Amino acid sequence: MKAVNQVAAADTLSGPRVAFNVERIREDFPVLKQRVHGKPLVYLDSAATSQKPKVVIDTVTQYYLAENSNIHRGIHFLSEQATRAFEDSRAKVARFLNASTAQEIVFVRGATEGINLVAQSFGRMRVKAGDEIIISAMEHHSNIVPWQILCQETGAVLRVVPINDRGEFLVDEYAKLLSPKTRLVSVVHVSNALGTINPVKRIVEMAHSRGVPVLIDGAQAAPHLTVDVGELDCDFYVFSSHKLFGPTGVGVVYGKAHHLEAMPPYQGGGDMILSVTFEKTLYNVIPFKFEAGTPHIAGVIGLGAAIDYLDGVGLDRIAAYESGLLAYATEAVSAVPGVRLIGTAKEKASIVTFVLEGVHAHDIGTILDQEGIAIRTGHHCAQPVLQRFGVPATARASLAFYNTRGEIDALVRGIRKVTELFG
Ligand code: C6P
Repeated sequence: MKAVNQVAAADTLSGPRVAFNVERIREDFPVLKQRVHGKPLVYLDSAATSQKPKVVIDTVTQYYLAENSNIHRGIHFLSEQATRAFEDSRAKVARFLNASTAQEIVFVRGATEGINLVAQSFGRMRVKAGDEIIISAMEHHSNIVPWQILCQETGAVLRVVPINDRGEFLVDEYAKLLSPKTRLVSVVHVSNALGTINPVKRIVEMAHSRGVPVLIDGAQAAPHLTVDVGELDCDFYVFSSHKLFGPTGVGVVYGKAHHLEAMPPYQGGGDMILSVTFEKTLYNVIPFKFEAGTPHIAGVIGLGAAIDYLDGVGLDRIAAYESGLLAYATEAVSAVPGVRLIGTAKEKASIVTFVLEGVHAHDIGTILDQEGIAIRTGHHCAQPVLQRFGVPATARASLAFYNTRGEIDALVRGIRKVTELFG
């Protein structure tokens, strides 16, 4: 096995554009240079949060150094500058998702808040007692609990599409669940616990053929796949900036303009109003109607920088590189005696989840940490998926385009060490 971070031919991907040189990419991520417990850091926890390129860090720093001001409020120079940068980011996100207009982009705190916004605003408006909401068995808690709350409040019922032993969404079962009672479908694009890429275009088509709107939780898809909401024709798409190499505390809700227009506000306060008297408040136009209070201005501007950075690298090249890395990691990890992969779907992105016979996942995580290797262990905020596979916890290595085959080799050496220690 080659040493960690050593460049291998396979880590350099040639294509019609400039070659994808992972060592060059890694130079952009200062955090990756450090050592942990005396070993080079091997960061395999990007599904929890991704690392930030220097340009994002610099953009946020620059904002606080020279541009800090509130937006949409002042007529002074700094406020106008900050407002322009904030709205530029909205336009970048709209382009990134291929939304038809920047008005369809609402900034929130993260994917979780985005789903809660849709559940509490669109959901309450649409759902009543006896109606049904469809989710899948592989959802993150953030795409389960907001719908459970809505069901408790309205008397609606949550229906769950089962998955097979590979962790794939069962389209036939979904077809059976869709009924005149279905008022909403909300499914994950890429599962955080399994890595499964769901057939979301088909899911949307099937729902739309019955007039049912669809929300897609893109928290794990946006960093790895090209997302085109125009082509998917989904009604809502949510993701978090911090998984897309941007700052924490920022999320995005894409919503079709006609839905956003019809929806009541989610929160009340500054910036979401046109005028207020004690008798009556007139709400602002979209998307501002959903952006009450001072937003995370620096974070939103940082997200814009992250999108520019990704555009520069090329999402198609990132996807091609990651797909090779995932295949390499899947083969290498599954070859370790005692390893069982959880999530073996044909279509997968960037996640290798496994259990090791006779060893608790937390012990795997602790021993790997001593080797400088960061993975996530536990239920990954997706407890029903683990119940489906009959395991209390798993170990999850999640990849990004700054990871190398050398790091996968280090992971495999680490897992072998765990098996040796546990006999
Ligand atoms: N999953 C993970 O380690 P927030 O926390 O709001 O940025 O994202 C929530 C969320 C929603 N949907 C999916 C599919 C997700 O994976 C996540 C976050 C992280 O898997 C942290 S629990």
